Amino acid sequence: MTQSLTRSVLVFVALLAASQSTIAQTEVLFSVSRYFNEQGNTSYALEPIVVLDRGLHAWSAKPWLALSEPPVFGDDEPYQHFAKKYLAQGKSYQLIFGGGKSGSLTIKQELENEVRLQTDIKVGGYVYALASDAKTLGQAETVRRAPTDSEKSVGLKLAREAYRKQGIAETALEQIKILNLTAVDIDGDQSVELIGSFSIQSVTTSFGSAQIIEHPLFMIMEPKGEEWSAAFVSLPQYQQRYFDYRLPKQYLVDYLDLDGDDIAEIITKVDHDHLWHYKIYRRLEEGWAVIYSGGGGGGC
Ligand SMILES: [Ca+2]
Ligand SMILES: [Ca+2]
Repeated sequence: MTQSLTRSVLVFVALLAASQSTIAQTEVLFSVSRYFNEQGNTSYALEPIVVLDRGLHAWSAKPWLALSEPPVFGDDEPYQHFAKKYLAQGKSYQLIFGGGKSGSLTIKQELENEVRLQTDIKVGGYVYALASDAKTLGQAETVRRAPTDSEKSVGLKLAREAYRKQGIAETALEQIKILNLTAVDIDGDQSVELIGSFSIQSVTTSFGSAQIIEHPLFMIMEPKGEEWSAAFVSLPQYQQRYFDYRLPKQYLVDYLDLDGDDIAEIITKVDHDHLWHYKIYRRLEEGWAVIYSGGGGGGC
């Protein structure tokens, strides 16, 4: 890099830093899940999803929000620094469920992610929750419940349509499994939306032998009057050349308005072959879009 180019880059970085010099706060959003410890007892784990920096621009009263990845679990210095700050024994966080505050949790042991829950919410299986140190998040009224029978029928109908579009055989469409289907209220209009994870199996002949392929589907479904439609569909396509019959599964963690525009963002967990990460979706005019992908961990 030439000196003048280096200087230009430094000036740009300095201007950028000055323009965002009003960092009001750094917050962390965590997932909360149930697991069974080595003794087979029920435990709850806290895992960082995303770091939220927010503040005001020097030239505008409109707040800005930047999303960044937390340090990856390990012994390195960034993680240790993070763990000392956020995983101190006895430190507590707000529990968020259904877009609003629903209790709290406390770190059980220094630098460990096991937590004690103080809530009526039943976390476990496909039911995750969020936690955060942010004071301003989770002000909305909480809405999160199991679907009614008619909402279940809506979910299955839209799942069938999504699978059909991908060319899944009609006979297989009768075997759709609902992994998780949740009624939420993303925009606070007292009318629920549905967030669902589905699965279906098909058999394909691959490299001379029959293989069962599981097709995971994730959908956000919204009502328009009496009619429902799929506002977002994620249906990973099986690609035979990868020899990989396990496609990534995606589940709702929870939803929460992160940027204060009164429309909640949707936070999901993506599981793929012992590795996982999180996604955050925001509703834009043209539809739902991924605004963050990161965090998580795993491996063997
Ligand atoms: Ca709604
Ligand atoms: Ca929002």
